[in-house]
Amino acid sequence: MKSNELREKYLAFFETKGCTRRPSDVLVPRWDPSVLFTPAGMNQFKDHFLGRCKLEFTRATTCQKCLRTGDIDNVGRTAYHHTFFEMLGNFSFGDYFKRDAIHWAWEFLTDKKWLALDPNRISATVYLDDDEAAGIWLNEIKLPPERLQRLGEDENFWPANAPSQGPDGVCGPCSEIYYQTEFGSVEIWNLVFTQFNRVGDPPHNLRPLPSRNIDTGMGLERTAAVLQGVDTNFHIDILRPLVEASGEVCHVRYEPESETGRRLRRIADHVRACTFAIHENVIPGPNKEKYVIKRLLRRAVLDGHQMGMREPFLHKLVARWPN
Ligand code: ALA
Repeated sequence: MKSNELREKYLAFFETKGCTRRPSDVLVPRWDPSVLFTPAGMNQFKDHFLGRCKLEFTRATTCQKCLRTGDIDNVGRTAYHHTFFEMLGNFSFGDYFKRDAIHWAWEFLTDKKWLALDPNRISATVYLDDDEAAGIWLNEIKLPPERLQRLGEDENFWPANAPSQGPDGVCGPCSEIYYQTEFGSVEIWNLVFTQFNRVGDPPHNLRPLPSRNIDTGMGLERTAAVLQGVDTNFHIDILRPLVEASGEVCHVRYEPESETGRRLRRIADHVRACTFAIHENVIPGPNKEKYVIKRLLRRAVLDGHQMGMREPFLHKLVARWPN
């Protein structure tokens, strides 16, 4: 299944569940001083979760362009890390909660009409004391107990470690869904049960929100890699051509296992991130998001330099992103 088809199927599936399809938010949310770049689909709905704005809908679905730099050193080296990526999401603002979120995730993944993935290769995790989510997985979905794990706040809270370390703001326990491929186990979907507002340090810092909410994030590139049977996100239909085009403009052949292969994947990732940021008028500069983009550009240019490039080349890749 092509990435474009996956994106459309996801949004269409959640429309059948009553979710309103909303556009991606911008990549640089200037109204939100707590982040430089949009890190997740839920970012545009923070006020909805806090009950601070008038709701025109209580269920939504989006495909959000995101940029995160926390894993920057892994980009190009690992199969599943990016700076820029697309996150598929479904959201409930005081409407459906754990039961529907889990059942619908299972239906979308396994139903023949949708992704038709093998149910025997799916496993899940829940937060340590989340008996409700565990019960839904075990008793209703009938996930075998050996494929359900209970993990702590570093894995099964979103944001990770929010109760003990912050940041303040909306958060909740989560349930992650993994798929076993021939290359290993891939985390493809995070279901967050957004029911708290964190204020200050523990103890007693998790205040129940006015309503219980759902925030989910499915990695478009990761899920496409699973569906397309490829060993890394960089080999899916919308990324491999860009990696190979990077090789073309740098006059080297793309050999996945080599140092050159890692450099070309990094260039492809960083040029995507920079293109989307510059499109929103973030030009490389000395501070904040401008500095992040300057660093990404610099790293991509350095990779090219180390492969012998002495002329500007990144701009040639902007038009090479396949549709
Ligand atoms: N907001 C959640 C995440 O980014 C879904 O994983």
